[in-house]
This record gives sequence, structure tokens and C-alpha cells, in this order.
Amino acid sequence: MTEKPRIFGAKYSVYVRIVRLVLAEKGVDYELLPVDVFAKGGPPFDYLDRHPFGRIPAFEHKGFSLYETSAVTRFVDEAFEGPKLQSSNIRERARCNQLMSIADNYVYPHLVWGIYVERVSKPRRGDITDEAKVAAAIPKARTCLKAISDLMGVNPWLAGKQLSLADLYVAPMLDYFLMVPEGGEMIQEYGNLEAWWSHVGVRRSMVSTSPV
Ligand SMILES: N[C@@H](CCC(=O)N[C@@H](CS)C(=O)NCC(=O)O)C(=O)O
Repeated sequence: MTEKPRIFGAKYSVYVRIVRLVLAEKGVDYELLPVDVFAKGGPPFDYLDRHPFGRIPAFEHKGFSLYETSAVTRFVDEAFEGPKLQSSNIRERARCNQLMSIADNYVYPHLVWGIYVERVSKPRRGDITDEAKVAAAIPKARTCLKAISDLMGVNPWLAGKQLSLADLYVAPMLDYFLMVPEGGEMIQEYGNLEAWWSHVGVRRSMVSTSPV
């Protein structure tokens, strides 16, 4: 029996979901081993041996350990059979890398932490939304959607003519953002993104990795 890759993390995590999405799109079976970084007292002490920065996910396959989602997803794409999620066209590949970086540096902090966590996660656990933080994140979220929409242009996928890591990076972040009323309204300003979401949001990989 071939050894399954192992992901360490939690279903609620955007980054864990990105790795799960990539494995699902490649058609690779995997094990998800629970690690809750937000548990009281933090993750298990020995988890820091896998990920010295204490973030999720961490990844392992056949004795090869890796962390940082961009490295993990590129490795999975290259190491396993299945549809290629990085184009052989260098411009599309550069666009894909650009979008992954935009997702890491701007979409995740503003759409997920600045808005979703404040509007959904905090009230769910009985904490109060920081309205000033949401108000500050709204224009930044609009900049994110506009930038992604402009880069996508008339392409069917975010980075060009094929499904790529860029789509699988942005989708889980947008999924959380769209749970907030402001998110649902804002995406309507970007017709290409809205059309993209209407088929990406219902893909089997997205449905099977839903955090809710
Ligand atoms: N740069 C990391 C980011 C991963 C990350 O931030 N994961 C979040 C969960 S979605 C986390 O572990 N947060 C814990 C914390 O902020 O302490 C990667 O690409 O894997």
C-alpha cells in the first residue's frame, strides 16, 4: 500500500484547507491529524518540532517533512500524478505566484482577520467585534478584490486558462469573507470574480473540505 501524505492541522484553518484542496484536486488521499493552534495553552509542545513557528499546516510524506503552504502546495503539485496546478506557460505561472503572494500578504490579513474573524468568529465565541478594525479593513478588502479581478481579466481562472494553485489559495479565504454581509455585497462589484466564485465555490473539492 502506498503511504498517504499526512497533514497536521485543523479543518477551520484556511491554510490547512488550501493543502487539502490541492490534494483533492490532484486526487491524492491523505490523513488529517488534528492540531489546534488556538487551543488554550497553544499547540502540543512537540508540534514545534514540525513547525517552529507554531502555525498550521505541517506536512509529511515518506519521511519528508515540510511547512509553509506555498512550498507544500508546489511540492504536492510536482510530486504527485493528477492535473497540473502550475501552468507550463511562464507568464501564467508568474501570475499564479503573484496571486498566491497577494493572498498571503493582503487577502488573508484583511478579508479573513480584519473582517471574517471580527464579524463571525469573535461573536460566535462571545467576544465583541472591533468595528474600527472592520472599518479599516473594508477599503483594503476592496483593493484586494479589485487587484485580483484586474489580474484575472477575461480569463476563466484567476491565473489564466487553467485551474491553478492561485484559485485554490484565494477560494477558502473568499469563502470566509462571503459569510459576512459586506463580503457578499462587495463581490458584486467584480463581475468576473463573481462568475468565477459561482463555479469554484461549488466544486467537489470545496464542498468536501468545507469548515462548517
Ligand atoms: N505562512 C504560513 C501561514 C499559516 C497560518 O497562518 N496558519 C494559521 C491558521 S489558518 C495559524 O496557524 N495561525 C496560528 C497563529 O496565528 O498563531 C503558511 O503559509 O503555512
